[in-house]
Amino acid sequence: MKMIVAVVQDKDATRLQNALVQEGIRATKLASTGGFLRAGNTTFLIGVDDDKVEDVMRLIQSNCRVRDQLVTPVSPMGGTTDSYIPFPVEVQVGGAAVFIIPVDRFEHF
Ligand code: 2BA
Repeated sequence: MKMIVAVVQDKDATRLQNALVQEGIRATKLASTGGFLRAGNTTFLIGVDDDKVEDVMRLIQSNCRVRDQLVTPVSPMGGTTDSYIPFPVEVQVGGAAVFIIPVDRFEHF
């Protein structure tokens, strides 16, 4: 068994959730915050048998889009703010950051 941890954009979360339910795949959805953008995103915890991992990866891939997002850094990384003039930079976000973790044991009571 594997635990798939997928960080996706909020805009894609409902679509992915619907697709998982439709395929009968159980998941938990958590509200999360990106460390860099400090904006809301959604983290899915999806526990599946090994033979379902690629199916889930396909669902994530087909339901999560890459988007460009403008971000204005709050302050320079670890530096002084004296002469700091913030200007927006564009970053590419998503489609999804996915971790696949082996599960030693799963119990469901
Ligand atoms: P954020 O940390 O808010 O990052 C949003 C986007 O900003 C990232 O998109 C990436 O394009 C850019 N970015 C992040 N850190 C950066 C840095 N130090 N310098 C320059 N650009 C940076 P994604 O890579 O698609 O990540 C989307 C979200 O997925 C992240 O939101 C974070 O919540 C999660 N994530 C991505 N990689 C992760 C990792 N290795 N561990 C934990 N969470 C991760």
